[in-house]
Amino acid sequence: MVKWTDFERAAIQDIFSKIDYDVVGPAALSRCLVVYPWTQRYFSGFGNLYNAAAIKSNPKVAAHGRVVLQGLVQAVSNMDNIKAAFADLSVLHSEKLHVDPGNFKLLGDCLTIVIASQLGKDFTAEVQQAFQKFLNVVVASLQKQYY
Ligand code: HEG
Repeated sequence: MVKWTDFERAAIQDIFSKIDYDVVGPAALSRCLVVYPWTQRYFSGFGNLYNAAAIKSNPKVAAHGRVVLQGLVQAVSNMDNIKAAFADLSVLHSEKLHVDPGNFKLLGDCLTIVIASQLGKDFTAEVQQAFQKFLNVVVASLQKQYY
């Protein structure tokens, strides 16, 4: 059971109240697909991922980026039980999508970069610490049903 300080809870809530979901989700996913090209293999049905420009303007990538962010909003709403909230999602990524579990951290790193650039000076080291802890729990929860 993860324990959150009042500061960590407030920082996570604050981040998700400030960011533009329609920008952050698509930007983080497209960044992940560009920076770590092997992650593209799961999105073969998404059409043109030929280069960075194609990835950034691909409407399916943008739509899926928003889906991922909605997943994170679920985690924010279930901060005290993220593992349970993500149990089905973990099974899906493991057994159906066969996503290499190491990729969750890569997407998390891209999320951090995009959110840092959106929040600017508000993304202090203390806020980053809270966000990193949140991402660690999200990643561990998505990895939980792997064997
Ligand atoms: Mg995943 C589907 C969330 C990382 C590949 N992902 C989904 C869905 C959600 C989600 C909510 C929709 C599930 C459904 O339809 O029931 N994904 C999610 C989160 C994170 C993550 C919160 C990590 C922060 N996903 C992730 C990574 C990859 C991946 C790293 C691959 C590199 N996800 C993936 C694919 C699908 C989903 C291929 C199905 C997409 C589709 O066919 O539309």
